[in-house]
Amino acid sequence: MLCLAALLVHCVPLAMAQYDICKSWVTTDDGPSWEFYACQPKAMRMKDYVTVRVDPAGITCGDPPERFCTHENPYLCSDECDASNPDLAHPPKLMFDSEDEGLATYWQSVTWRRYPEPLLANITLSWNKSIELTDDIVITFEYGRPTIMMLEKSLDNGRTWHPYQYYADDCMEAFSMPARRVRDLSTTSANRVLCTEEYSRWAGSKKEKTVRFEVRDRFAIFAGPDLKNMDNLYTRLESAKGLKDFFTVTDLRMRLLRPALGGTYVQRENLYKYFYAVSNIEVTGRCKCNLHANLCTFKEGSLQCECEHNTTGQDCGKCKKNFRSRSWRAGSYLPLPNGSPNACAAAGSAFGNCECYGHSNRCSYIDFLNVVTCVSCKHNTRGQHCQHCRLGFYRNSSAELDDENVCIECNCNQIGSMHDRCNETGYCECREGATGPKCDDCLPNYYWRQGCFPNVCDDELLLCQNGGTCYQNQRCICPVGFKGVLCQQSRCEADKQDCDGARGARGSPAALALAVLALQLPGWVDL
Ligand SMILES: *[C@@H]1O[C@H](CO)[C@@H](O)[C@H](O)[C@H]1NC(C)=O
Ligand SMILES: *[C@@H]1O[C@H](CO)[C@@H](O)[C@H](O)[C@H]1NC(C)=O
Ligand SMILES: *[C@@H]1O[C@H](CO)[C@@H](O)[C@H](O)[C@H]1NC(C)=O
Ligand SMILES: *[C@@H]1O[C@H](CO)[C@@H](O)[C@H](O)[C@H]1NC(C)=O
Ligand SMILES: *[C@@H]1O[C@H](CO)[C@@H](O)[C@H](O)[C@H]1NC(C)=O
Ligand SMILES: [Ca+2]
Repeated sequence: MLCLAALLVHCVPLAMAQYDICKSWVTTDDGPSWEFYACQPKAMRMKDYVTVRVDPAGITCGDPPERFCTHENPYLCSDECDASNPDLAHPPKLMFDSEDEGLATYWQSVTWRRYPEPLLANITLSWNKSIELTDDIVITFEYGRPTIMMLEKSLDNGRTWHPYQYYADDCMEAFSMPARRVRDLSTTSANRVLCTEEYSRWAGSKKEKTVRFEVRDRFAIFAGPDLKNMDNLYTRLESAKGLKDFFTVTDLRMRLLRPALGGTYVQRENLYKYFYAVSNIEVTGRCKCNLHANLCTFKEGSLQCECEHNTTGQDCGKCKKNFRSRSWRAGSYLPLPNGSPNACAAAGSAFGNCECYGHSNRCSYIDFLNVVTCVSCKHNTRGQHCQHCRLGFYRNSSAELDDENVCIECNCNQIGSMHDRCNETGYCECREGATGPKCDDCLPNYYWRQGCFPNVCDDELLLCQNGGTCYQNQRCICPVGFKGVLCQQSRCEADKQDCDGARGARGSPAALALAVLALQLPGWVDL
């Protein structure tokens, strides 16, 4: 009975028996055959499959054992947290247990004894699987909700994080954001990240315990207050850019930034009543299977879609081998009510015999050549069957012909190479003096300066004369009185007047000093 009630509360608008089968055996005029539909797994209690991590180390209470008080009873600090005693310990797993006995079990942090240093904790939930949220995330705090916290999400297994929602009793003060309510969002702002004050004000620790991330209120913007018009929601999910991704996560992180204060200022004389205690984190969602599976199972420690439509991968994100005659596509909720399966097709099955190795969805018949050819080859391929690489790309020898990575950009150095094409192993054709696979190096006896140029001077054959020094193989820096490419020419021979001036000055200490200075300052003589 309890279970049924829970089902009704949680799943009615979400299960809706829509998109729940992937295929059915139907009889048509041409005989029986399979018919395929867009399909998705049922929503599940995702806390049953989560891995949790609490940071920083030592934030969980009980090591060493510690007494704490509550806001209701601030001077009766008789409660104790002791990690070594199972009855008094509060480990992270208690945020995800089922509390069958009806007694709240919870993770608890150390107290704020280090005040005014902030009491910070991160609770990170990871699924190693993309999940589409279908209902509110509900976090239950015992002994009061944080006055400041933040929810973050990741879509790439924790590599990058994005803010999801801000929570504070004063949004302006905590985050310099105006307070908003999800209920006030509109169709164009349904995926806005906002700061809410609804879940952070003090209302007594027993009275208001939950902090929500409101998925339903956001769905309701499209589906109406009772989520009756799911068709409209599904249409929007399909068409509105970024909307589907907004509700998709692989990881969630609660950043607890300031604990409950009991409705007043921090009382320094009793810091034992400030801490975090989380008894439950409810996350309801379904595996993201790109509308190619209606089952998702827990295997080898991770959730995995049971892919249909000849797709494969953790999220059914690609076509099975030998089913890549056109490129993979996600199924679509549209057209209503059954959607489009966008199934992968076996090589040779889709358009007569035109194989496109999954790089094109279209073939066209060229009348005067009497051939069928792939149209708009993707992934930098070209050719009748998209079997060649576009100019400026070369074949990836470790990828099969139907791999998205089959063509690699040549990346020829624009200055060092003749053109942007390369040979089958990625070597570019170099201009004179340039070398290296991409022509971005110079041959010996050449120097790089926006291209390769033959050395003007060096330490072996092209020595600077008369005490000149070779500057970066580009030119000789000549002492006063000499000029020419290798300083081989005395200024006397070249220019009588110059010579006279130089002769007059020669030998004087000032001129010597200048000459030495010139040697030390490349370019100075050039001026
Ligand atoms: C919590 O995670 C954020 C990144 O999301 C990080 O900047 C911060 O240092 C973490 N805080 C703690 C207490 O580990
Ligand atoms: C994540 O899931 C993938 C695919 O199921 C699996 O190969 C990988 O080992 C998992 N990683 C972790 C850290 O569990
Ligand atoms: C997938 O391939 C099998 C053959 O292995 C075929 O019987 C089935 O109809 C295909 N399904 C789809 C959706 O194309
Ligand atoms: C070549 O293809 C393999 C297999 O898909 C891929 O892992 C690799 O990154 C590709 N190499 C390059 C340079 O793109
Ligand atoms: C590509 O060019 C490089 C350098 O000229 C050469 O070593 C290599 O053998 C060439 N590869 C092919 C397949 O021709
Ligand atoms: Ca619990």
